Formats: sequence, structure tokens, C-alpha cells
Amino acid sequence: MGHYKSNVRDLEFNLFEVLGLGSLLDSGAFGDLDSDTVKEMLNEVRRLAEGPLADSFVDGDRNPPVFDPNTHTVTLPESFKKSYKALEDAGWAKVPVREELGGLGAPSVIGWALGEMILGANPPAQMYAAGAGFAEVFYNNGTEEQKKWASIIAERNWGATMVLTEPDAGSDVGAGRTKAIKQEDGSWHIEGVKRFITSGDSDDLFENIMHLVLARPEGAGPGTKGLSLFYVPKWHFDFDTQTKGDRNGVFVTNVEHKMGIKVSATCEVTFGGHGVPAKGWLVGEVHNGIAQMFDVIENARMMVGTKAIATLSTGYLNALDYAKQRVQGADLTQMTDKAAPRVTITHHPDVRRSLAMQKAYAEGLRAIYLYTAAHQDDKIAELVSGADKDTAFRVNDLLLPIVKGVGSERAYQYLTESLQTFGGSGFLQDYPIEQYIRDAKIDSLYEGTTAIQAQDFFFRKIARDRGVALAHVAGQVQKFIESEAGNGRLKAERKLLATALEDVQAMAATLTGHLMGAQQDPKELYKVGLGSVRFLMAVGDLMIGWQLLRGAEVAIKALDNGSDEAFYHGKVATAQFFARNVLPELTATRAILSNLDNDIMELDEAAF
Ligand code: ST9
Ligand code: FAD
Repeated sequence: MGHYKSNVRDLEFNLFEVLGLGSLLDSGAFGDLDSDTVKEMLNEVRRLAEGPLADSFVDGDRNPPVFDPNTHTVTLPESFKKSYKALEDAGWAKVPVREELGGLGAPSVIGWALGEMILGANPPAQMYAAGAGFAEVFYNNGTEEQKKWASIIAERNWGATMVLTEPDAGSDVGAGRTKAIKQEDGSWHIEGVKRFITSGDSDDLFENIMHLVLARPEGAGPGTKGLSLFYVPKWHFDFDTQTKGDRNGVFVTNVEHKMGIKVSATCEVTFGGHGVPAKGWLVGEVHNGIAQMFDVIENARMMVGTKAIATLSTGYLNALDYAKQRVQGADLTQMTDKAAPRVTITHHPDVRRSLAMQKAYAEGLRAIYLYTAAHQDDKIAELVSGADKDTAFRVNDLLLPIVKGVGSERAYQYLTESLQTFGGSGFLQDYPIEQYIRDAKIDSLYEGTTAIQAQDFFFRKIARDRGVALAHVAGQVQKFIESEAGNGRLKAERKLLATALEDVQAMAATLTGHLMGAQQDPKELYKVGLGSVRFLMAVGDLMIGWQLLRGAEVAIKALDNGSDEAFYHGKVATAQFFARNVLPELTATRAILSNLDNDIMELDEAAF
């Protein structure tokens, strides 16, 4: 058995029983893609993920990429290349990609449900496989000519990178210094050093790589708005004859040694530093780089959150499996009887508590990323929450920092509980959890750290949106609270959810008050900064509680029909456990946020 444990049952539960996609799929809204086909796809991807993809998970960690500074190349382990090939051959990464680019044009929510299993089994494989997705962004933003290039790039399965970060420009992308110099033939020469570039080179996985690079044209203004987006190929390519030309002047000049996701090559990339110009073409022939790059970033943030959640899910299922087999100690009620029979550790209350928390966060976060993805498609958004096109767009925007920020933080936190369930064995490389933890840590760092997600969430997705998306989602929660959901069995939990919703609304009002107050006293903004991560996490818990209880409502109805009892009982019990054990904590967070002060901001650095 490989390391990866999928949860197709829970994916199907969310897609068909909670979101109710069956009716839409079976009405022909997405062509041939009906419910049965989606179920077959889920099982096909499960087989691939648990088998050929999971096979190289450990080897890719123990035998990371090797960089040759003389040839500027990266060698990947053969085992990983074999896994990658299996993924590419099966074509799953192209499922959500538009048909013009050789994809199926399936709705996002199906793409992410399949993607979860790939990301759980071998996350770097999905990252290397993102070329067609990148080509879609190029296509959407490109000129008519560039659209043709994008189609060819997708069809020929090129690799792709997103190139923003520089040594002095991490969170602050607008500090980037890489230059773009216009050439007479309409192309540009890019000059500068970028760092931490995922898949900067990739052995012989691809015939070519498309780098999407942010650079500042000579004379352009400061900050992110002065950056433009360039298509820079690794090899020149004649799109008319479809033949590879000379090497372009973009070279990998270092590969990082990392804590996790080691087989994903994280590269320093130097443009125009080796006597060959790094030629690029302005995407869409317009200077609108940061907005264009955010089309990639939004997808990448979704990917990172889903990756984290996928890892927590397999971590929990591994821990559960172990806990059911590990015999240790007597039942607590017989603790004084030294001859009492020994029991499996699932009998110990603290192990139960821990497993319930792991299950609640893994399944609650899965429901959130799928609910978010449901708002990436107009027809599905309408079905799921009654959102029109504009509201669906805003809701997706609002929820992305929750998928990415809350998903990554909670996954890392509860993966340590998965490890704890194994006792000392969890610390060994005999089990996958220690690698899961190392591989998942990156998720709270790249694609915008948690602090950046929290600021994006409050300033852009709530304040700048004038609370429109938040009000839509809060309205959905309120409707659930006021409903008869659970047929009497969820009454107390709906009350706990009502208090949590009030707490979150009060937190939003407090932070908004500080934002308004900043017009008189700019230091009021510090209070928003001091409270924003707590706020993000609190909204995450509210959303998880709501999603779990919605699932419980569906499960209670299903139990009345008497099928799959263990699964549905688990759904109800986990939702109740979360509502009773986690939601009340939001009242304390509300109190903390209502008493924020700037003392810590005024403390001299020397006093830290
Ligand atoms: C990285 C990669 O870390 C790691 C993993 C790579 C894996 C690769 C595989 C990926 C696969 C998935 C991709 C598939 C492709 C697609 C598939 C399709 C089927 N939303 O607030 P302002 C824009 S890469 C939208 O003033 P500052 C907007 O245009 C490195 N747009 O910001 C705005 O203008 P306006 C990742 C947004 O103070 C403009 O930016 N690095 C959003 O100038 C300026 O906004 C980071 O993530 C948004 N949420 O700059 C950097 N926000 O306001 C993190 C801004 O007029 N740092 N815009 O609309 C930040 O995000 C900063 O907050 C900052 C600040 C840079 C935006
Ligand atoms: P900094 O920005 O220096 O942040 C340091 C600390 O300060 C963090 O805790 C941060 O939250 C905090 N901080 C910084 N600014 C603020 C602020 N304004 N408010 C509050 N707190 C703040 N980049 C690419 O362009 N392409 C890639 O493919 C890519 N892949 C990556 C792969 C890996 C493995 C890694 C490690 C990084 C990758 N990155 C990539 C870069 C990644 O996006 C950055 O590391 C990330 O955005 C953070 O930037 P930084 O490391 O410079 O940290």
C-alpha cells in the first residue's frame, strides 16, 4: 500500500449530496459530463493517485533534484519522472482547461475535486503539470497571435512558471527591479535575477518552458502598477512551423535546498546575464502586468489551499488507520485495574478528541474549497447559493484567502495531531506524516503568507467590496440558522452557529471601525493589522462549522432512509463536536479584537 489515502466517498458526498450537482450535470449543462462520468473520473484519479503517483512520493523527498551549474540544468529522480508521465499521459490536469486548449472545459469544482487527490498523493506532480492552466491565462490575456501560441503551448504540454519574486521583493512584489527593455522588432529584453521560482527547470519533462515574468519596462512607474507581464520561452520557438530554435537567455543559476516538497525544483533564474539576451513578448501588448499575473495567482492560491487540505485529509486517514490497530493501555474507566484488558488507542478520550478535530478540519475544509470552487462557475453558483454572475465572482474572491490562509494554517496545525496519534512512531520516516508536515509547511508561506492573506481578506475582499460578498455568505449562514435543519437534532448547534455568526459580524464591525478611525489617526490601522489573522481564522471556523452542519443536515435525512449508517453518523457527530468544542472560542476572539491596543507597536525594538 502506498502512503496516500483518498476520500472519494466524502468528495461524492459534497458534490452530489450537499452541493446537489447531479441535477445540473444530468441535464446536459456540461455536455457529456454527467454524474456517472464524474463518478468514474473520481475513481480513475483515485487509482492513479494511490498507485503510480504515490509511488515516488518518498523517493522524491530522499533524492531531491540535482543542479548542474555548468549546464544550468536540473536533474529529477527517475521515479518521480515516471509518476509525472503517468499523470501527463492520463491528461487529468487538463480537465478544467478550456476546449480551445485541448481541455474538457469541465467546471472548476470537478477540476479541484480531482486535483485534491493528485495534490494529496504527490503535490509537485500537479505543479509541474500546470502548463496548460498557465497557457489558459496566456490565452485569456493574449493578443490574437498570442492566443495561437497559447493553444500550441497547451497542446505540446510545455512546462510553465510564474516569475515574481526577487531577493528584495517577496511579499512586496512591487519592489521588483527586473527590467524590460523594448526592442525595435517589438519584443523585449528582460534583465534581472528572480528567486524561488517553482519548476524553473525540470529535467527532460518538457520540450520547452513558458516563463510568465513580471518586469518593469524602462521608465515605468514604481510599485506593482509599474510592472508588466512578459512571455519568455526557455527555447525560442517558431509557432508557424512548430520547431524549436536557439536557447533563449534565461538560465537557472541555483536550486534551493528545502525542508519539504523537495522534488519541486525551486530555482534562482537569471535573465540576460550570460551573454545571450532573454527575449520576451509583452502579454496582450498592454501594460497591465499585476492584474494579469493575478489570474495565475488566484488559481495558484486555490491550488495551495487545496494541497494543504488534501494533505491533512490523508494525514488524518493514516492516523485513523494506525489508531484502530495500535493497542496501548487500558480503558480509562478501568485505570486502577492493572489486569484490565488492553485496548486500541481509539478508546482513549484524548485520542478521540484529536481524531474528531482532524476529521472536522479535513472534511470541513474540503467542503469549503468545493463551495468556493462552486462559485467559479456561474451555473453552479446559481444552483448552490443563488448567486448571480457578479456575486459569484465576489464570493469566490472573498473565499480564496480562507481556502489558502485558513487551509494552510489549520492543515499544518492538525497534521501535528495526526503525528501525535502515532506516538513516537509518527516521528519516524517509516510513516508518511513527518514528510506531510514538512511538505505542508510551505503552504502558509508561498503565494502570499498568511499575514498577506489576512490583509487581502479584510482590506480588499471585505472593506473594498463594501461587504457585498460577506453579506451574501452571511445571509446563507443566517438562512441555515433560521431553518429547521436537522429535524430537531441540530437545534443546539444552530444556536451555537448563530452566536458564532454574531461574533464574526461584531469582529468585522470592530476592524471596520479602526479602518474608519484611521482617517483621523493613521495608527488605528495597526489595530487592523494586529487583529487580521485572528479574524481570518475566526471566519474560517465559522465557515467550517456551517459547512459541517449543512453536511449533518443531509446526513440526518439520509439516516432516515437507513443507508451507509457509519458514514452518516460520523458526519452528524463530527459537526456537533465541532460546534460544541470550537465555535464557542469565537466569543473569546471577539473579546480580544474589541480590546486591541497599540502598546506592542509602541514597544522599542530593543525590548523584544
Ligand atoms: C509563488 C508560487 O509563490 C508558489 C507555487 C507555484 C506553483 C505553481 C503551480 C500553480 C498552479 C496553478 C496555476 C494554474 C493557472 C490557471 C488555471 C486555469 C484553469 N486579487 O493592493 P494593491 C492586483 S508565486 C486580484 O495596491 P500592492 C490588482 O490588480 C509568488 N488582484 O497591492 C490591484 O490593482 P487594483 C506569489 C489583486 O500594495 C493590484 O494588484 N507572491 C489582488 O501594490 C495592486 O493591488 C505573492 O502572492 C487580489 N487578491 O502589492 C505576493 N490583490 O487595486 C504576495 C492585488 O487597481 N503579496 N491585486 O485592482 C501580495 O499579494 C501583496 O498584497 C501585493 C501588494 C503584492 C498584491
Ligand atoms: P517576506 O516578504 O520577507 O516576509 C517575511 C515575513 O514578514 C513573513 O512572515 C510575512 O508574513 C511578513 N510580512 C512581510 N510583509 C508584510 C506586510 N506588509 N504585512 C504583514 N506582514 C508582512 N515566487 C515566485 O515568484 N514564483 C514561484 O514559483 C515561487 N515559488 C516558491 C517556492 C518556494 C518553495 C518558496 C519558499 C517560495 C516561492 N516563491 C515563489 C516565493 C514566495 O511567494 C515568497 O517566498 C513569499 O511571497 C514571501 O516572500 P518572502 O519569502 O520574501 O518573505
